Formats: sequence, structure tokens, C-alpha cells
Amino acid sequence: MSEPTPDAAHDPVPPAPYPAPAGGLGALRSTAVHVLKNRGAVRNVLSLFRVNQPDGFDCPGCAWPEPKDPSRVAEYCENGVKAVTFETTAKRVAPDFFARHTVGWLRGQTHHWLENQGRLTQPMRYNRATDRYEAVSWDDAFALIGRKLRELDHPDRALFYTSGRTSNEAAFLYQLFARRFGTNNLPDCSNMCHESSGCALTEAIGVGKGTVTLEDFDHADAIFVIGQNPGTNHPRMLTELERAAERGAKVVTFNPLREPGLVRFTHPKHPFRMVFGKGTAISTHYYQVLIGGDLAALTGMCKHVLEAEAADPGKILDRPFIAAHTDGFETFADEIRRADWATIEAQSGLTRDQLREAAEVYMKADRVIACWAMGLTQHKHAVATIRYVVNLLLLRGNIGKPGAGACPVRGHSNVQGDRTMGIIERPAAAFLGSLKQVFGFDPPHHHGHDVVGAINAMADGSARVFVGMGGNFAAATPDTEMTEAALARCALTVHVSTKLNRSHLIPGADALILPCLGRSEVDAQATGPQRVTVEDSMSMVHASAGKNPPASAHLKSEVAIVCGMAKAALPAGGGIDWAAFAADYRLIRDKIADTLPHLFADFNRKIETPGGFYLGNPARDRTWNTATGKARFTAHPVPDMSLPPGQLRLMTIRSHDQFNTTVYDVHDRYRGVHGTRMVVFLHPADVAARGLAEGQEVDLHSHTPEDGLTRTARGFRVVPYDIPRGCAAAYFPETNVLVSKDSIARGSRTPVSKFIPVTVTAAAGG
Ligand SMILES: Nc1nc2c(c(=O)[nH]1)N[C@H]1C(S)=C(S)[C@@H](COP(=O)(O)OP(=O)(O)OC[C@H]3O[C@@H](n4cnc5c(=O)[nH]c(N)nc54)[C@H](O)[C@@H]3O)O[C@H]1N2
Ligand SMILES: Nc1nc2c(c(=O)[nH]1)N[C@H]1C(S)=C(S)[C@@H](COP(=O)(O)OP(=O)(O)OC[C@H]3O[C@@H](n4cnc5c(=O)[nH]c(N)nc54)[C@H](O)[C@@H]3O)O[C@H]1N2
Ligand SMILES: [Mo]
Repeated sequence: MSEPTPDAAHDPVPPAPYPAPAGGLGALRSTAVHVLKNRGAVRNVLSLFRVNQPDGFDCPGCAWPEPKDPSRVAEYCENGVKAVTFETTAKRVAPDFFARHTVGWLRGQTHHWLENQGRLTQPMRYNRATDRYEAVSWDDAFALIGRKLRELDHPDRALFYTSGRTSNEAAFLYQLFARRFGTNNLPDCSNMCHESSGCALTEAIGVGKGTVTLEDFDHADAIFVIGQNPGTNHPRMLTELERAAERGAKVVTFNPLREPGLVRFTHPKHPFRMVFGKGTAISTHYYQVLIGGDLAALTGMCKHVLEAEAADPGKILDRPFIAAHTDGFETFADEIRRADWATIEAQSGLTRDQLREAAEVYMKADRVIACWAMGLTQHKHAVATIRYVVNLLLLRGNIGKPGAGACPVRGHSNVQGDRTMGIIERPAAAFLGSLKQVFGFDPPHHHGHDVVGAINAMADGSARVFVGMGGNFAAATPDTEMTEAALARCALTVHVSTKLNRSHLIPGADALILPCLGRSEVDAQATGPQRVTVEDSMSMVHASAGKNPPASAHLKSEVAIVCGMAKAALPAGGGIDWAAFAADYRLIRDKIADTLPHLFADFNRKIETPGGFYLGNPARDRTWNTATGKARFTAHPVPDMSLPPGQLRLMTIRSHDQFNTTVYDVHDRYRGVHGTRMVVFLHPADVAARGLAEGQEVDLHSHTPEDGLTRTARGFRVVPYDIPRGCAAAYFPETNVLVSKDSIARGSRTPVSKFIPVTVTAAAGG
């Protein structure tokens, strides 16, 4: 081994529980530690200053938008810095690395270790005889992909997965390639992420995206933050919450865990307050709902609102809005009246008084924003729950007025844009019609596989080639053992990646790793340096241009890789001039504009606007593209989420030192965990009830009614925590072995990563 991995150094942070407000000095110190722990630190720091600058590159972290106010443009966050720092590392995973390590040996290393080996430099092909990856030329790699794809007896035997960092340009070409090849098998990380939000919002308000813009946060009287941990996952959102709290707006949090970042926060840009202050209190109201109890809690709040209206008719509800713009109100109101308080309290874990208090905040506010993320989407009743968030908003006309609306906070920096570009296994007929018109071929209309469908198809042998455009399919998906076995059955696995990850270590009969440019790097093509575009969580589209020299001379852009694969797989390129696209991305944007003229007309000119342009949102204008042309209330009974005695509800969440399966380090500073990720957070009474003790090693066993199987994950340490009884938390992806692939959300088929029935036992033999 050439050099020690970064975990040899120690992060000098205080022990648990983290005593200072989230953000602030701790955030700066941790950022510095991360920068300094990687070689090439100087270049890293320089590149930081281009993050979120008008002529720089889009932060490859989360999808939170950038403020328009020029004085705030330089705002960056600790985790954006980490994302850039780790992309711009000076370490390299070159062919000599693969010569030293067999794939079998690499499979024994942690996600953290794999990530910390550095950037991939050359295309690699797996050699089964030696169990090693060996360098291969791009031409040979593309030829192999072309041959394997053409050998399939049906285009649906191929799967084209996308993670959410892929630019609009690459995503558009990728779906074009898949559909020209003949399949809608375009599973993506959305299937595991905000699919439930997309389903619920499309049905209820006719558009699957959030209705607010960043400016709305300056005008909201109350902001509800439900099932989301912005302190870690969307740190720049805390700035908006802080500004809102400072001007007296209410911030109402529903979260089983007491998340330090949602309690108090100090912005690293306020050094004075950072040193002397206590930080701004963020949440004015904090409700520790039971895991999976949000539908009950929302029902309780709606019940209070309707009771208040009954006591004071005409004063509470926005009756004119409900009459003119919605349907389904009476059915919904009947359901709410039927719900009894005992059930609501038992299922939400909150008292009637707490829910009244939350409802009072809602009723006193003229303008309300509701934000949510994975705490709502990765549940069996996720779609129904998000529709109840919409119900609550509709009661007082909180969609389509300034300072109010629905705000699903997206994950990956371009996950929303990828969907806009057609990365979806169930494409709309209109989109396919447009493709046909613009490119002159008949795209397939039958639906393709989503993520869970893709796992099943590989497992039963009906899918034979897997192509991953970014991401880490083996680690991010549920049911790790099953999924890995499924991937290994493929005739060919291809991963377009920047960094080494677990998925590369589960090769099919043939396997390729194709290294690509990161967003921070110059993308030079035949016509010169290229720009790409991305869409943030609030539908702002802007250009991004890398500035750093590429990590290796052999890297290709994602666009060039798609074009290389397409040329090799499609006879005569399928009549599409892929080489021209790869040479000049403006030509791709012209075709995007032709295909989606209502959104992207004049695309190449529009991206010159500083800060980008807004795609618009019909629901924001109170245009409802739903089945009935109205915004739709829905009714759903409070589900019984109780578990057999002894079982706990386990949610799998992110630590502060990871980006999904990319594990930067082994700490979770705000939650006070240091030096390990193998922990399980439990209520002290649940620890005692099992005869366990703090720090004791335990095993987790999941019990999924969907398949009747018990799955086990070993070697976790008990951390007593401020979490409701009956609830537990541990980190993803180490716990994905516990998630059954058959345990999926109704309507969206999102794996249920936040409600895994588990028992916790003292470690076997320990
Ligand atoms: N630094 C960093 N940033 C990221 C990511 C990252 O890994 N690291 N990932 C990106 C991606 S792809 C995404 S999707 C987002 C994810 O952003 P989040 O959704 O914030 O991520 P999670 O860690 O899954 O956190 C879920 C939160 O929901 C709470 N929760 C869990 N179950 C329930 C429930 O039943 N009810 C309620 N009310 N709350 C619940 C948990 O306690 C936790 O606070 O972040 C994006 N940004
Ligand atoms: N148990 C559990 N499972 C979950 C979740 C959970 O909360 N709990 N969350 C789910 C969610 S919300 C999501 S979004 C998924 C995430 O699933 P994915 O998007 O598949 O996974 P990531 O970990 O984000 O992917 C990381 C890899 O992307 C590659 N990469 C990084 N940057 C680039 C780039 O610019 N281009 C290319 N081509 N590759 C790049 C690197 O090789 C890196 O190893 O996981 C899901 N899985
Ligand atoms: Mo996500």
C-alpha cells in the first residue's frame, strides 16, 4: 500500500454529546480537517472559491438552490466543501492499484476505505482468471459494450441506471441511447429517493416538483420541516431557516430524533456569533413523532383545523380557494372527522395537545411552506402521507401564493434535472412523441424496470447487461446480498464512475469500470471547453463549467462515454450523429429545446442569464394538470403501524461524514458519534429493557412480513439517544442488508428504508 488512508489521522472534535450549536466553529474546523487530510489541499481550496460562483461549477453536493442575492452568492457549506475536496483529491486509483489487489481482497474493505483510495484514472476490464481489473483501451471497452448489447435477444435485457449527479446533457443523451436501443429500462436513484413525492404531487397538484422558490422562504410565516435533517444533508437550507427564525417566523419540526442541527445553528459566516453566541434557535416547535407516525400526526393536525373551523365557521379554512381550486374536500373531511384521537395519539406518538399546538401555528400563519425529505418518502404509506401534507396546505390555500407551498427537498445535485431530461422508466406519451418527432424513430412505449424491478430482472436472468451512469447500485439498493447476487449473474456490468466503490467489486461475467470527469474539471472537446447544465430542487436551471485539470489524461466526460457506447451499440449510430454531440454540447441543448420546447426554448441563450433560469411550475400559478383539473384532496385512514412485542422500528439514515454510499469519514459530529459508523441509536429504556448497556456490541435482525425472512447485520454498538421508545436508527448503507427488496412503498415502489422491523440482541458470542 502506497500511503496511509485518511482515517489514520484523527479529527480533533469534542466527545459526545456535541455541545455547541450545529454549524459554526465546529463546521469550519471539520472542513479544514477534511481539506488538510487530503493531498492537493491548495488546489482544493482554490477550487472551493468557484463553488456556486456565476462562472464556476455547480456544487456536486445536494440540490439546494443558490441564493440570487449577489452578496450571498459565495455561501458555501461544509458538506459542499467535502464533496469538492473528495472529488479533487490528489490520490489515484491507477492500473498498478488493481495489479496489487484482487477484487476478492477489495471486497473485504469498507466503503470508507474504497472511497479514500482516490480518483479512477483509466478504463479497466475485469479478468476472471486473475480476479483483477486490467487496463483496457476506450475503443476496446466500447466495442465490448456494443457487442454484448447487440448479442441480447431483446433490448429489455439491458438496464441503464442513473445516479443524480449526471448533467442534463449527459442524461438527455443517455435516455436517447436507451430508447433508440429499444428499452425504457431507465431505473434511477429517484426510485429510492423522492419517487413517493413525485407520485403524490403529480396526483394531487399535477406536477411532481416542489412549488416554492428560494424567495418564498423570505415571506413564509411558518415553515414545517418534516422527516428531514438539513444540518447534515442540506446545510445551506439552515441559512434560510435561521433567517426565517430571526424575523419571527415559526419553524416546526417533525422528527423522531432530536437533530442538533434543527435545534440550534450558527452560520459559519458569522464568526462573531460563532465564538460568543449560542447560535440561533432554529425550531420553534419540535415534535418527536414515531417513525412512520406522520400520517397519523397530519391527520391529527387536520382534525384540529377542521374543529377550529366548525367552532368559528368561515374563519379558518380558505373556503373560496377550496371551492374554486380543489375537489375531494368533503370525502377528506369525513375521513378526518372519523379518525379518533386515541388512534391518532397511539400511532403518531404525539398527544392531542401537541398536535393542537402545531395546528395553531399552522392556522395563525398566512403563508406556510412544508419541506420534507427521506423521513417521509421511504415508508410504506409514503405517498398517502405526502398527499396529507398537500391536504394540510390546501386547507388554507397554501399552494400558489407567495411565501407558501410544497417543498420536497431533493437529494443529488441534478436528480430533478435527470427526470426532466427523460430518465424515467415510465415516460409520458407526450415526451415519447416529441422524441419521435425530433429524432425520427419510434421509441418503446411499454414501461421499463425501476430499481426494484431491475434487481428482480437481474436475479431471474431476464436482464443481462447492467450499465450504471454514476452511483453505487450494489450499496445504495436494498437487500445487499440478494442485489449483489443479482448483479453477479449479469453477462456484463459497466460502471461510469469517478471513484472506486462497492459496485465495481461485484462483476458480471464481464465487467468494465469507465472513469469519467468530475464536475469540477475542465471538459475539453473538439470545439473547446464545454459547459453542462443542472436543475436544482426549486427548478432553477444553470450552467456549470469545471476549472480544474482532469484527474487523469485518460478520463472522458459522461457525454463522451454515452456517445461512445451508443456508436458502438447502434448500427450506424441509429441515425443519430453522436460524434457531433460529443464535440459540441450546444447541439445537445438545441435538441433538448426541440424536445421540450415549453421548458427549454432558446436554451443556449437562457443559460447566459446569471444565476440561471426558472422552469416554472404550473401549480404555483394554480394551474392544476391533474385528472380533474383541480388540486385534489385525498382521504386515507390512519394506518396501524404497530409491531409485534419486542420489535423496534429501525430507520437507516445518513451521518454527517457521508454522501450516500460515499463515506468521507467515520464520525457523525452533530450526533456526537466519533470513530465508528457501526452504531445503533436506541431510547435508554429500550436499552435497559433488553438488558443491554451503552457501548455494548449487538446484532440487528430484521423481520419483514413481505417475505417472512430474517436478515442479520452484526457488530453494532449501542448509543442511548433522544429518540422515542420503540424507535431505532443506524446508518445506511451498512444496514441495507436488513432491507427486504419486497418491502416497498405503495404507489411509488420506493424501498422502505425508514421502517425496518428489527430485534436487537447482544452480539452472538460477544
Ligand atoms: N452531506 C450530505 N448531503 C446529502 C446527502 C448525504 O448523504 N450527505 N444525501 C443527499 C440525498 S441523495 C438525499 S435524498 C438527501 C437526504 O436528506 P435527508 O432526508 O435529510 O436524509 P436522511 O439521513 O435519510 O434523514 C432523514 C431524516 O428523517 C428523519 N426520519 C426518519 N424516519 C422518519 C419518520 O418516520 N418521520 C419523520 N418525521 N422523520 C423521520 C430522520 O431522523 C432524519 O432526520 O440529502 C442529500 N444531501
Ligand atoms: N438504507 C437506505 N438506502 C438508501 C437510502 C437511505 O436513506 N437508506 N437513500 C437512497 C437515496 S435517497 C439515494 S439518492 C440512493 C443513492 O444512490 P446512488 O446515487 O446510486 O449512490 P451514491 O452513493 O450517491 O453514488 C456514489 C458513487 O457515484 C460516483 N460518482 C460521484 N460523482 C460522480 C460523477 O460526477 N459522475 C459519475 N459518473 N459518477 C460519480 C462515485 O463513483 C461514487 O462512488 O441511495 C438510496 N439508498
Ligand atoms: Mo436521494
